Amino acid sequence: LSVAAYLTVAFATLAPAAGADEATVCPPVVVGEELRTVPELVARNGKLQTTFSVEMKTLCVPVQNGGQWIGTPMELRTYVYPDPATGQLKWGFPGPTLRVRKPTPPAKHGDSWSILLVNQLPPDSGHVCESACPAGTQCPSDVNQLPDPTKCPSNKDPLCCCWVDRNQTFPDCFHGDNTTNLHFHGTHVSPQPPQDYVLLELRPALPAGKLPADEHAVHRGGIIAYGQYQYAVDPLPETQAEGTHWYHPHKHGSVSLQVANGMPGALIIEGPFDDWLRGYYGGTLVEKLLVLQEIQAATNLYADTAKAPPTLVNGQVSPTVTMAPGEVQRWRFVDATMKGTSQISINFPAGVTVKQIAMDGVQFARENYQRQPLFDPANPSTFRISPGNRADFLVQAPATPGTLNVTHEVVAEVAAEVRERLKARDEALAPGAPLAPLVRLRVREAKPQGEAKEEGAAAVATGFPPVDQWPPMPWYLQDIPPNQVKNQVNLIFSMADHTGAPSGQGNPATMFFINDIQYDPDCVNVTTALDTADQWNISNTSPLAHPFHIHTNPFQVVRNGTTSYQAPYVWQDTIGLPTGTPEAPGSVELRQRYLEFTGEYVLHCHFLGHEDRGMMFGVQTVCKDDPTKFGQAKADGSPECVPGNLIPAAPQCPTSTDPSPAAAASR
Ligand SMILES: [Cu+2]
Repeated sequence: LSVAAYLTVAFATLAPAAGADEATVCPPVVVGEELRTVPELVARNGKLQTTFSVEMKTLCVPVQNGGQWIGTPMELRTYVYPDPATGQLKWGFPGPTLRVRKPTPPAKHGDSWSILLVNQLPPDSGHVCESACPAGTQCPSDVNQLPDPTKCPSNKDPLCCCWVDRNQTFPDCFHGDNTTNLHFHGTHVSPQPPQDYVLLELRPALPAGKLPADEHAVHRGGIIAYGQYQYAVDPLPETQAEGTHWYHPHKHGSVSLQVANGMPGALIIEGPFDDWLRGYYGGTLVEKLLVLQEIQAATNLYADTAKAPPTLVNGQVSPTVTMAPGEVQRWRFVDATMKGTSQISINFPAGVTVKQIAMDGVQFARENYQRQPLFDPANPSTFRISPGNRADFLVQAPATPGTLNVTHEVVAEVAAEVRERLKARDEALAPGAPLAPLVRLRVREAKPQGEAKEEGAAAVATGFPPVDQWPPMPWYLQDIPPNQVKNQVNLIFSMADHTGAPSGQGNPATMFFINDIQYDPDCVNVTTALDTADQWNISNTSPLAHPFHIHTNPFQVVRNGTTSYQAPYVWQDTIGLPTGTPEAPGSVELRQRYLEFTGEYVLHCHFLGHEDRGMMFGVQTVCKDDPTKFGQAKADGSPECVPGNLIPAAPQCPTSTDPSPAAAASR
């Protein structure tokens, strides 16, 4: 289907249909249905081409109410896209899986993809902070008339929301709800337009004949577009780690809302490691993609919308995966969420053998396949995952038929009230059980051989690859040696109120900082040089395990809190920071190198409400020999830092000279 033809179809469906305002009746929620396969868009002849039209649709979301699960209609932003098989339009959560391939050497170029992003949403507030207060709230201007914010989590004073409004400064607030863009999380591609470009503001289309009357300065280097924008990612380089990645909207100020609406989808990049693994199992290895989401219609801090929504898997409540006795499957988890209630431990039950094979879409080195360093050593069947993380496992079913629960438990610090709701939610999922099932693993009866033959049943994958057959890491995933580290980058994630006092969960006066400052789109906070490596020392002085995420290049985790890892280190692109206090911060040590791509991108907290509210930094990778320049992205993968191809780098943001966040907030 050509883009033009598709647009005709899309616009045709937008015409108001008869009975359009009839109330949506949702079908009953069936808990424990077989895990569904998310629709896929697959690259053909080296290219994946599609259109994502962002629209408001009424979608049915499972919501727990007492012991009941009720399909509840919600108005949600969603990608409407054509199904390549039928040409029919589809939408819903999660978004469609994009499946592409990286090059297999000696080939230099893998698949490319292009997505025409069309914004069909109604107009929004643009560059104005949304109020956290219900309409009609009269906030006193005298701060002394505001309630004590530390008491707000319990006393629910209606003026508590005024603290949010008072302490927020544009652009570090919820704003521009219907402005969007795209981020390809986990990809090693150019951050420049029109590739993994998150500084875009794609606003709703203007009415016909109306010109953009935008009085706001286009932020330096940032593109403001109306109605549609063509994303086009160059052919993947060999240095792209194959694996389980994902995509989601990343427009500062509305990231959390649009992710909570369920827009993200998986982006699976295949390559030689997958070929090897499938070959090992003789083509019998079954793969399951499990996209974790929590769907909310609003993220307004004072909107009472599903404060403890269920963690859905492919849009389902506790779906079932059916396996043959002793069968091994590859499970790809994507934590496609935005807040603490999906910072969870996944607990595999006794009888199920699990081996992690990749983290954040990067394959494990042989030593880590053997050591399994990311399972809790005290509880080796427990795996912790944060919003933004992906994890791939080989899962072996027990030999005996029956159903086992893969359970989950929220590990993040959450407000007491949310904890209560979570308890009720878990009780509704599994009455009397200590932990609620995330996924049910059903081991079917082994069929008698004759019957299997009659059905033409395929052989199933069994056993695990022996360690000595595990493939070596490719050259670009070799460890970053300490003697190659050029600079130390030091970051402190903190939460504090307007006086600079450390502030906690549920306190409406809380502001979110990195190095005592908030995100400023007009400059960058960290400048790195192409073809060099840095050590990143990241501390956390707050009681929340903010998931640190950086775009464009993965990092190696050398130390996480009190756990120092052995080389070779695991590659990740998102890591929950250990919690701490200003006196005793939690911290991690990471190493990162910057290959091939120059330009401007970001690092941020993947509790996306914190990101929208300022816990983000601008980052750029500049030319090694000229830190004032970067190069224009080159589709053929040739070096960017060459004469005639240079563009000015971004200015450096001022650093905080007064360490008090109060001073930072007033800057
Ligand atoms: Cu955070």
